[in-house]
Amino acid sequence: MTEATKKHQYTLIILKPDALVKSLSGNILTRLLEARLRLIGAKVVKVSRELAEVHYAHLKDEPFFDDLYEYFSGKTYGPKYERVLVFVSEGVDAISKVRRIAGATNPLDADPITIRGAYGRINKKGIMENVIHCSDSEESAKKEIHLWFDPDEIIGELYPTKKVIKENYEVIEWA
Ligand code: IDP
Ligand code: MG
Repeated sequence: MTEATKKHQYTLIILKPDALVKSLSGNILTRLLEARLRLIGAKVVKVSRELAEVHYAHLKDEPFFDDLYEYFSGKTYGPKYERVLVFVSEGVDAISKVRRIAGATNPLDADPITIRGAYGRINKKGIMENVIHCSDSEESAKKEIHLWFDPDEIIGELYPTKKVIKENYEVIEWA
């Protein structure tokens, strides 16, 4: 890729429950940040079935979706691990950079120096437990960032926003 075709991009990154079970979050963040990717959004999320079905809409009708949800939600590992870490990062060629650091979808095909190659596995149900999710195109990054984050949870103005006045709207605040 030439200098001229390099592009500033945003991407959504999820550290899946197996990353948390294996205490890999620090290691993975180090690899990403060393590649000059900046974090502009971060949170811990308990993944509902509804959220998983939208995020993995392209796999929702696969026979393995129930098992994929068990894994992605962390239910496989018990209540202590029913969570994922979700990040928005930005940087030059952020999407392909993170995909390269993550490695191939199937951990058996992934280069051992990548995150999935080093730490992924196929579980007993045949699900690829591959530690990390990362957007695969600008279009999916946009969709995924809209799905996982509200505009005020991200530093910077990535996409158009609108102001909405809501009445009879219940929120939970610190008591
Ligand atoms: P990606 O995560 O590399 O973008 P996708 O095809 O979008 O790959 O699949 C999403 C996730 O679903 C994968 O990361 C993997 O955990 C799981 N997965 C996808 N295809 C299969 C399959 O054929 N068998 C088992 N697990 C799969
Ligand atoms: Mg994908």
